[in-house]
Amino acid sequence: MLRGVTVAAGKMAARLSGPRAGRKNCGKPLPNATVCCKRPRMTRVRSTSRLAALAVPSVGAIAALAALSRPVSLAFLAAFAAGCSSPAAEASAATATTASMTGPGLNDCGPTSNEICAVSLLVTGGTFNRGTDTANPATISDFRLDKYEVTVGRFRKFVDAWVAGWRPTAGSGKHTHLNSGSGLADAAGGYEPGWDATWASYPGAGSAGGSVPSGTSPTTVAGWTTALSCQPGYPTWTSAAGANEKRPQTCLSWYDLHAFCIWDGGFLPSEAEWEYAAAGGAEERTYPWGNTVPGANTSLSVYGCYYNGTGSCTGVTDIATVGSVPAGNGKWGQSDIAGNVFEWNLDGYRSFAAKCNNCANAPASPHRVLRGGSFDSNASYLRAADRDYNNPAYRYLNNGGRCARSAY
Ligand SMILES: [Ca+2]
Ligand SMILES: [Ca+2]
Repeated sequence: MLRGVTVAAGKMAARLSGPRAGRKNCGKPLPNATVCCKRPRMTRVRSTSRLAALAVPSVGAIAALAALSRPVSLAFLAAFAAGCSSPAAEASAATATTASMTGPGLNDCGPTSNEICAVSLLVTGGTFNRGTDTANPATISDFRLDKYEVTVGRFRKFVDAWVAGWRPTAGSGKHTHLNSGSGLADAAGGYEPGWDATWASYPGAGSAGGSVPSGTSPTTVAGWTTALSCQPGYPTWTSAAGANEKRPQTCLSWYDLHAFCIWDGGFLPSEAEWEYAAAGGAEERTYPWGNTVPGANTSLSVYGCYYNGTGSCTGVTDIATVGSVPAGNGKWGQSDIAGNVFEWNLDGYRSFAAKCNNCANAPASPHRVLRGGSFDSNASYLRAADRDYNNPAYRYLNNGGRCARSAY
């Protein structure tokens, strides 16, 4: 029985080669992988500055999205063109289908297995306090956040595209609906930089302790299989389509997910956007579903190793197919925001930006933000305000994420 077994902080530092190992996996210990660390203390920056006015979303993003031909983006584009702001339109978009997006992990998601796995739901903008702290207000414009974590089936399409030669272009992946195309306001000044050309060899490369992966990006599915097999017994990826296509893709580095979201016509959510969606905006909920503390089961969230019926983690069956717990959906309908897999955010892990009008801590940081807890976390990680992080090149059994998109 491994319950209660931990790895000393010194070993943790050696394992991750970073000054601040991410607060992960501190709930139920896993066979072969028990890593625990202290919650990092962040310096809060207080500000009395007034928030600037909301940026006006640009419709220019429509043309950019329409130019894409990703199979898994077509439902989103169809909904996008239709206006997609009414509940009926959103529901229609969730079940619209074409032959090109039919398949396991593509159009069989949700509790009734009939939703487009890439459906992206409108999050109505507003103002809230990050961390429920009135010293850290943030204003968020309307945006879309995917209903589901990225499935293995969707990621398989991306791997095929990568092997076929697709690569992100420099500067892509920005919130181009903001600030006349410049994107999110960088806390350090200027705007988010988008994809960096020097990262071209990072997706699919080896896990490493710092910002730069080991090795180089694979050009074969077999190479990706090596990268996505980061922990024996737990990877959801299989070398060919198998039983886990509807489970979230795990073992993703920050670079992998960033590249995926660009390929899929979107971008990584900023930390402020992600928390806004998780907290129900100005409602500032403790958890996406409200303030009810989850019990020792999976009625509200996939966490605590409870999913396959026991309170210990034994393998990939502790990870749920996406959208399996609709009772835990957030205010705008997103599933598994809390739990199942941790979700990479765009931001570097830093103190909150003092002024946040569609802001981000752009990734000039040795770490990136991870949010929401996972299948093996305890309940404290599920809180909308909880902040975690790791090195962007790091791969782990509970790291995945979802994409965000322009609203209009
Ligand atoms: Ca279990
Ligand atoms: Ca999650």
